[in-house]
Amino acid sequence: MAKHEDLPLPIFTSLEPIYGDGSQLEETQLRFDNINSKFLEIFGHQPDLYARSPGRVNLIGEHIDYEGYSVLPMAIRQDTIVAIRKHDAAESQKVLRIANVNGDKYSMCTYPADPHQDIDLKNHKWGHYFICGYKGYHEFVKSKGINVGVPVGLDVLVDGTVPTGSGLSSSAAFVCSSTVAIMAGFNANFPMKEIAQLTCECERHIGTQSGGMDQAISIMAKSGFAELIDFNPIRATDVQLPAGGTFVIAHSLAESEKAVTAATNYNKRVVECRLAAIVLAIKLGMKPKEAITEVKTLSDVEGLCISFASTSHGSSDPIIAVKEFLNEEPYTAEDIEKITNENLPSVFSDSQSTLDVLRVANHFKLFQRASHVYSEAKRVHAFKDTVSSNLSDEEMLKKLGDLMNESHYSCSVLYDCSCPELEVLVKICRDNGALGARLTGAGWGGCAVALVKESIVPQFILNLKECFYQSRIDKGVINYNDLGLYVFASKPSSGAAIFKF
Ligand code: NG1
Ligand code: MG
Repeated sequence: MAKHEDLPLPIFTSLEPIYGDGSQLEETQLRFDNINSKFLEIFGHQPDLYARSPGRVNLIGEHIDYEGYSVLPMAIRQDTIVAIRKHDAAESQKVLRIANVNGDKYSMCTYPADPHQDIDLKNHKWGHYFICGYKGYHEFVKSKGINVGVPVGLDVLVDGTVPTGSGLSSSAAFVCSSTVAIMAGFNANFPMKEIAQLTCECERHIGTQSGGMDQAISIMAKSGFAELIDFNPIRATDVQLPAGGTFVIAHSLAESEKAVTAATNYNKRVVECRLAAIVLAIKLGMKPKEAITEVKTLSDVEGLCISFASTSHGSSDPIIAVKEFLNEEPYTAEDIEKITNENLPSVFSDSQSTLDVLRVANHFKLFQRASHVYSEAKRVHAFKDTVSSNLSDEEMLKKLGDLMNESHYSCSVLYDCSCPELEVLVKICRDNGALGARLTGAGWGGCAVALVKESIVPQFILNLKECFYQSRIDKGVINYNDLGLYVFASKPSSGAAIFKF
């Protein structure tokens, strides 16, 4: 039997396979009816087809996908739906018109139908995420030698339910559903693992040096399972979560706009990890020039740790190498240049977004970042092993909770990617009976995920409302009626799909 990731994306003629047969189906039917009538109203035509792709919650494995390590997310019910109509070559308007169902918040964006256009990153617009898919798709088919013909206009309407800036990957849901809609609009389909890789590269056009976790889970998720995602090559392994536990997602109400803060937050961490990897490689005996050209990620250093251990009769554990060879004190650019014999900007001559990081950075915490990455990579495997062990459900849930707590501590203290609101929220989760709680996604705001015994979920959510959200409702930060958008229990949901009715 073909592996899941080798199959093309499913094409459905009805909503049931994805949205089930309960109240979600009724709600979604109304959502599609609304998309359809708005599309007609705005563009004067029916869409050709629809693509959907979900958000995700990462259960464990934070900020390690871009270092080549496996992560363990699950898809959530909230998703982005993109309706699309491709113009005929004879139609004169060669424009991409991207409208949103929520037109008050997201007004229509237009772009030329030019696959080679530059995205104006200094002037951030919501429609840019669609263009990421548009550019990336054309690069992908070109690399495969497929000719898509002359550019034509596209009419596009977007409806997203993943809260933005929340660490639940609204961006990947949008980029993936856009790319899939474009692909299906051109009557093409590819194995899911290729679409996962393609959509990861698409999203980098927004200027973040992302790993591929969000796109991989959004494309390849299966209902009822979390997935262990491996990279190089991308692969997904089903993980059946233990009975009796539920993941509750709660928003800290601090929004994290990753595309805007990249130079000091997300991309800065990618740069710190790369520098930590290069410095470690040099300390482990590699020539500086070689380390700069060959070592891209902390996972690239593991082989060196093993060969170093065999000659020095020491440990091959990279965590030990970090303790031995990296200083706890932050490094300045000059400190690192003394080790690499190279100016930092020329180490990274390949990328503008990295140069942006170097321009504003005054120090680099190599010890802390590398310690986080190597220990978090181990926790992901410990989580997976715990789930497949023969512990009782009770013991298993406790162990998983402990791993989540350790992950949060590492994110917060070593990786500096939490924020005061998340710290308060995580503590409230634990004080109210969560077996474990941690920030999820990139951090610096957004959501926490808590593992809670199924039997106490309703009471747990009530307590969060009282202890965390009520004061924010009183201050008018959020609306009481919207609470369900900010705190909810989530089951593992299914991945991307195409609908043609
Ligand atoms: P968010 O910002 O939560 O969508 C980001 C990255 C992931 C991963 C996590 C941290 C993108 C699209 N996603 O997720 O690849 O690195 O942070 O684990 O940049
Ligand atoms: Mg994102």
